Amino acid sequence: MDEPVLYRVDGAVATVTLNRPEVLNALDEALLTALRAAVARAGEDDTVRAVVITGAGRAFSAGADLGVANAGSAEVDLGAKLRSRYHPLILAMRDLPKPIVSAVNGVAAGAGMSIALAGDVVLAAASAQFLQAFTKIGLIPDAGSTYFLPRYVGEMRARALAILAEKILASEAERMGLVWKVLPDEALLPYAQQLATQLAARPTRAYALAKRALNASLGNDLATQLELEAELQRAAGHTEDFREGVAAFRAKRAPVFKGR
Ligand code: LHQ
Repeated sequence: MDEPVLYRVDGAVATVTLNRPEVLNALDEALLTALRAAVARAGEDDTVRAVVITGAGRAFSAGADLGVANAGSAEVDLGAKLRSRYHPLILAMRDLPKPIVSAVNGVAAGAGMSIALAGDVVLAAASAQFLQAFTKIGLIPDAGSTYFLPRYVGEMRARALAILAEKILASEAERMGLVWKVLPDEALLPYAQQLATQLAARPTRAYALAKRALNASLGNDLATQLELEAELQRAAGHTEDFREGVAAFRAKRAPVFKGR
C-alpha cells in the first residue's frame, strides 16, 4: 500500500507530500498520524532547516475524509477527533522552529485549507482553489481556520469565506492576503523547493524566534509584545549566526549561516 504521506529530504529541505491522490488527499487517521510524524521528524532532524508541504496529484487536500465508514455519524465525537488528531498537528506546524512553505498545488478544502494556512509562507498554483467547505456539510470551520482567517484577511472576508463557503481562486486568495504568491502550475513545486533551500541557508534560529514572536503577536498588547521581542532578540543576539551576519557585513562578504 502507498504511504499516506511521503517524506523526502534534499539537502537541508524536507518535502512532505500528502499522498492519497485518488481521494484528493482527504485526511483520514493514517494520513493525519503520518503527517504529524513527518512534522516531528523534520523538527528532530538537525540537518533539516526548512520544510515544504504539498499534495500529490491534482489537489492539496479535500479536508476530512468523508468516505470513512463512520463519517457523518452522530456516534463520532468530532471534538475529540480534533483534539487528538488535528490540534497537535496544527500546533506542531506553528511551533516548528523551522520555516514551513505550503505549496498549494490544487484545491485546499475544509481542514485541508486549515493545514495549508498553518504554514509560514503559503504559495499556490494558478489553478489552486480554496474552499471553507465546512458549513456546506453542516460543520463549523475548524483545525485553526477561525483563528487564521480573521488574522490573514480581516473580519468581513473571514466571515464571508466561512459562511458562504464559496470556492476562491488562487488569484483572489492572493489579493485577499491568504496566499503570499501564485505561481504557474508547473513552477509551483520547483519554486517552493528553491525558496525553502534559500531559507535553509539563512539564519534559521532567527526564523524560529520570529515565528514565536509572530505566533504570540495578535493575542498580546503592545507592551507585552515589546517585552517578548526583547526576550527573543536577546536569544537571537547570542546565536553564532548573528555574529556571522555582522562579521560578513563588515567584511563585505557573503555570510555563511549555520542555523546555530
Ligand atoms: C473525497 C473528499 C473527501 C473523501 C473528494 N473525503 N473523498 C471534519 C470532520 C472530522 C473532523 C475534523 O474536521 C472536519 C473538517 C473538515 O475538513 S470538513 C470538510 C470536508 N471536506 C469537504 O466537505 C470537501 C468535499 N469535497 C468536495 O467538495 C470536492 O471534492 C472538491 C471541491 C474538494 C473537489 O471537487 P472536484 O474537483 O469536482 O472533485 P470530486 O468531487 O470529483 O472528487 C474526486 C474524488 O475525491 C471523488 O471520488 P470518486 O471515487 O468519485 O472519484 C470524491 O469522492 C473524492 N473526495 N473530497 N473530503
